[in-house]
Amino acid sequence: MTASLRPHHDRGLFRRYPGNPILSPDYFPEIVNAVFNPGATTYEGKTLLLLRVEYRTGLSSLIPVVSEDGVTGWEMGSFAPLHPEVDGFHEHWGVEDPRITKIDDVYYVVYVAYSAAGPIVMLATTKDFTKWERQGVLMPPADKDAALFPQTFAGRWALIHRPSAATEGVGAHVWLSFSPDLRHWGDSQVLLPARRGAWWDANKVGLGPPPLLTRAGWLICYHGVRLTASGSIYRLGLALLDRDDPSKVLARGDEWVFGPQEPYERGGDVADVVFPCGWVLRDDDDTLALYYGAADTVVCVAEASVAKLLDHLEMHPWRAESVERYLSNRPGVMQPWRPQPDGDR
Ligand code: BMA
Repeated sequence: MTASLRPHHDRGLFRRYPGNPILSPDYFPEIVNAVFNPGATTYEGKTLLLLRVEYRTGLSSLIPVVSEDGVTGWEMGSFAPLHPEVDGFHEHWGVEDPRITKIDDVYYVVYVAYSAAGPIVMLATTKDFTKWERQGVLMPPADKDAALFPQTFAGRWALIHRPSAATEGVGAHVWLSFSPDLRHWGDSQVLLPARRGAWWDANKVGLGPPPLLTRAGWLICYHGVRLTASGSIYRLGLALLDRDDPSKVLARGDEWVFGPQEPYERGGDVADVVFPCGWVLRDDDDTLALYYGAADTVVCVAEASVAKLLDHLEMHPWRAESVERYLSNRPGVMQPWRPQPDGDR
């Protein structure tokens, strides 16, 4: 008997909003080059996006907009943009890719500043997106893709971030660092290493939106970058961290769960990029709206069920604690890369 092959529609875990893109450069009163990679949160019952707006200079600012339904009718209101302090060193070439964590009535916005020495991680706080307070540098260059957890662990803040190694060929991994005061960071450790070889998340990974607390632990969405003959493909994968000790990876999916597919994701300033910096849990406590930049040009949204994302991780796990067994029982299988005590050369 032969199985017949028929085309089928990949429904996937995330459902794109049919009206994507929800925001593009055309929406702006002034001429801008691109609107992408927004941070997301809720503000006074509305969905707030902190957009990365890239002007025709090439430099970006962060601009807040709100919407009642999180999809249509975006307004700039009387919010204040966070424009880069271009005369200074830290934000010399713009501010980019914000991740927003709300704690009590304060929004902690961790963003990438394009400093004169490369990308750094900075923090600004606000209560109303009208007055901003810069809190300074969290991580020196080269570092990006960072967000705070919405709680402390044994009295310490925790930051996920992605330093880039100066050494060629060792990969750029997702790290976790701790701080007693949001200023002094340490106890740094690799949290999610980039895999190697043919994997979709080989060599370069980075955090997407801030960690989301679920019944099973902290849900993580991260991007993996696959380098191909015609450029890079940015896709998304999932992982789960222990609720009380976020340095423990409980699960990490082997397969990517969302990738460039639609024309607005496959073409733009940078082709084949989906890049989320925020997600918002809707009122039903299960629907997660993922806000992402598509092709470094426009803003899109896709929805998923948190329960289904967790089911997916359960059914497609790469469990940290079973790595030894996984490797020894299945010789020949591409090995997930793990840090070696004596380096990885
Ligand atoms: C990353 C960041 C993002 C960008 C992505 C794809 O390194 O710089 O801002 O969306 O590359 O170009």
